[in-house]
Amino acid sequence: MELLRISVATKNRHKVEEANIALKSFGIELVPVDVPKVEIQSDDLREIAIYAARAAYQYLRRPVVVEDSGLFIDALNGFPGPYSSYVYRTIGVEGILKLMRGVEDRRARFVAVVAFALREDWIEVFEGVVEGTIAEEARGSHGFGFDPIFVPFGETRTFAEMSSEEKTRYSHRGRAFRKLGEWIAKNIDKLKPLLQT
Ligand code: ITT
Repeated sequence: MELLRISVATKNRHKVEEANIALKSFGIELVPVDVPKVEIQSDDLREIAIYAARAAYQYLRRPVVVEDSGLFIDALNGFPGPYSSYVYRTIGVEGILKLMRGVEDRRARFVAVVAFALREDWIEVFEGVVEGTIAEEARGSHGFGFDPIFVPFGETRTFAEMSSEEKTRYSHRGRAFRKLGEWIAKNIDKLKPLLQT
């Protein structure tokens, strides 16, 4: 099977690795490209991802994928959500654990929104969610970001205690990118002329 290569605008190499694990069986490989990041401030990941995908398309003038994700904690009314990247860089994992000290309701979810810009006026959106809980302490050294404190439902280990392959089986990112893969596979005849560069 001939590999279909598609650009992805991200600086996060973990995202690329996990996305490519999810897309492998569809014969698709994402290739990271350097695009100036346009990230609007919004409470809505979809809005952020769609805007960024359109801006990346306008810059590259070819089809491009963008993924925006975040951790939403119930007891914190969805915080850090769309601000996850900033919160990770500022208060980090330990900051979140501190906010959650003594909190009984530890439910949380990771959400990933994949926006695929095929043209300036054609953007397809795919969403993936994984439900879980915030651990009492950080565990594991794999992955990135909030992986050491997120335990998906049905597991006792955090994402950081799993290999990338195992994490991607459950993860928000795995789910969103498998949806993208399915959609591309279903529409490949229509997409081929746009994707050949
Ligand atoms: P790009 O914008 O360059 O793609 P980024 O890491 O800044 O990279 P986001 O703006 O989408 O990406 O921020 C998402 C943040 O949410 C990320 O920095 C992590 O802190 C957190 N996050 C998202 N998915 C995660 C995952 O699978 N595991 C751990 N943390 C995750």
